Order: sequence, then C-alpha cells, then structure tokens
Amino acid sequence: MATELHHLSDYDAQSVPDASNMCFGIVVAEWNPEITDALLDGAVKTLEKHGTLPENIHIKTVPGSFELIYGAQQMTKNDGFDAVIILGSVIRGETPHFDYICEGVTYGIAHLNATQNIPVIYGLLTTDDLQQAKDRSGGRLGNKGDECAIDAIKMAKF
Ligand code: DLZ
Repeated sequence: MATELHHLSDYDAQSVPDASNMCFGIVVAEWNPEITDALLDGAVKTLEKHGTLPENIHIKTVPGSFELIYGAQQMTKNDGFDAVIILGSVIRGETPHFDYICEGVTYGIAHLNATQNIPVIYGLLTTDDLQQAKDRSGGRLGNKGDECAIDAIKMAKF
C-alpha cells in the first residue's frame, strides 16, 4: 500500500504537548474563502482540543496569500505569542501568477523562520484546482489547518 498520504490521525497518535498555557497568532487569507474558512476552523478547533484558551488565539485576516508574509511578520513582533500560523489557498490559474505567489509566500515565510524569534507554521494550500483544495481543508485528505495547529504546539515547545 502506498504511503503517499499522512492524515491527522497519524498526528494525533503522536504525543502532542499540553497547549493550555500557550498563545497563538493566526493570519488567514480572504481569497478562496470556502477553503480558508475551513482551514481556520480546523486550526482553532485543534488548538482548543489541546487546551489553548479561546482568548489566547488571535486571528487576523489579510486580502490574499501574498499578504500573509507581512501579516506574519507583524505577528512575530508580539512577545506574547508562542507561534504564528499562516493559512491560505492558492489555486492554479492559466497564468504564471500561481507560481509567483506560491514562491513568494514560501520564501517569505522561510525568511521569517530564519530571522525571527518565534516559529511561523506554513499552512498554504497550493493546488491545481478547487477540488484538491477541498480535499485538504476538511475533505477526504484531512484538514491542513488541523495539522498546522499541532505543528504550532510542537514548535512552541521547541
Ligand atoms: C491575485 C491572486 C490570484 C490570481 N490568486 C490568488 C489565489 O488563488 N489565492 C490567494 O490567496 N490570493 C490570490 N491572489 C491575490 C494575491 O495573493 C494578493 O492578494 C494580490 O496580488 C495583492 O498583493
């Protein structure tokens, strides 16, 4: 059997630290809202499931995924946060725009991780079509938002 996919159940099976004393920032993009709302819902529910108090989850929206870099950079300045999560969905169109945005966000978030003092978790779905994005935001392949929440908790304890 191919092992191409890993699901949230794999993550849950691993030990996840208690997150009741942790505080997180989440930046979420407004493009493809059906997808990003579902990612956000998964991330928040998973943080709370592991003990994070609702008042310690700080959510801000940005217009599109490209603005996730700036949003995350602003959030990394907040000393009270243990980690920041970015959530976005870029869907391939007919122009190279997709590649520029995906590469820009990826390098931007990598740069923040290399230069700032708190981890920034990368929750950008980069898919060929809407169905692939649905599959990964609460559909048949789980929810990337859930995975990002667990990664944020683990990295907060690093
Ligand atoms: C312009 C654009 C396009 C074509 N596609 C997406 C997308 O699929 N997902 C997304 O989050 N944002 C998209 N954007 C908007 C850009 O991320 C950005 O908001 C604008 O280029 C303004 O900087």
